[in-house]
Amino acid sequence: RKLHKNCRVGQYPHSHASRFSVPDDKVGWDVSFPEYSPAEYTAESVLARPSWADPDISDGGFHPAWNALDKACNVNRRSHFSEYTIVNDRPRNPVGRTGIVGRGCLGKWGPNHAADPIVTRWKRGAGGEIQVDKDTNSPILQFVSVQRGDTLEWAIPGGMVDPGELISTTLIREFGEEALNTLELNQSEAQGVKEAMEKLFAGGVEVYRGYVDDPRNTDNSWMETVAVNFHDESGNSLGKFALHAGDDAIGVRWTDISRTLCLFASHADFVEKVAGNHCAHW
Ligand code: RP5
Ligand code: MG
Ligand code: MG
Repeated sequence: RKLHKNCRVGQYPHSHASRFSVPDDKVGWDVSFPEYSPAEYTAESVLARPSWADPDISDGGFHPAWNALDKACNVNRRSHFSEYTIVNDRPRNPVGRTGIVGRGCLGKWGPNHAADPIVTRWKRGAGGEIQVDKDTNSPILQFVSVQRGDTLEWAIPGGMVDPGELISTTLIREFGEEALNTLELNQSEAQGVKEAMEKLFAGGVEVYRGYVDDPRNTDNSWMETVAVNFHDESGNSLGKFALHAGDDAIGVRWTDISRTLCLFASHADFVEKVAGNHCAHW
């Protein structure tokens, strides 16, 4: 079972809360760690109860359906990864200790579901010929990456699944918002982009479903995702549209895929799977 590492070092992102340091051999809950005394941290923005956040666990009106589709609020509280246990009324991170309890800046107790669209094309030369890596002799894939406003790291343009939303809808919506800036297009532009996206997004291949090693994870709240590859084989489908960073993305570009990629959270693992599926350079 893979350990998480992005969520057990240093300060909790955008806070003054320090994580209790969790060494590799103390991540699993089955290992005893009597000194473990993590601080409690839930961001003010979450405690203010925006629509995307759960109430506090102690709220008398909060009766979450753990490990289930919570019909009362249309929130999927089931983990893609494994059933999670409830300890002291709180869901417990199924991968292990993170050095922080509470929700940090995540809205939901337990799994916080996201979706990650990995849009790919072959890297081509001026004459349209597919570029091959000199060392591995394999064709080079590119994917659409965005630069995140919060960490400045490059990432897949993913986002959170809204209550009741189909994952297929989240994938196309987040790609549009972050990589094509659909939130700021006029109606007729938006319609054209939507039609082209719907064609490409009809043929996705799921590459990952499960836990994300996200720096925002805590002992009680964590990110999960479904990552789906949409491949533009001819390069003529999405290539027609100019990429424009939007919403919380501050940059967008086609990025060459290789093992030197350094991406947000565990996104490089998902992209590696895509390269493997296409027998592309890694
Ligand atoms: C990651 O956070 C997921 O893989 C997804 O890319 C992203 C969703 O969060 P926001 O982009 O909405 O912050 O764990
Ligand atoms: Mg988004
Ligand atoms: Mg996002």
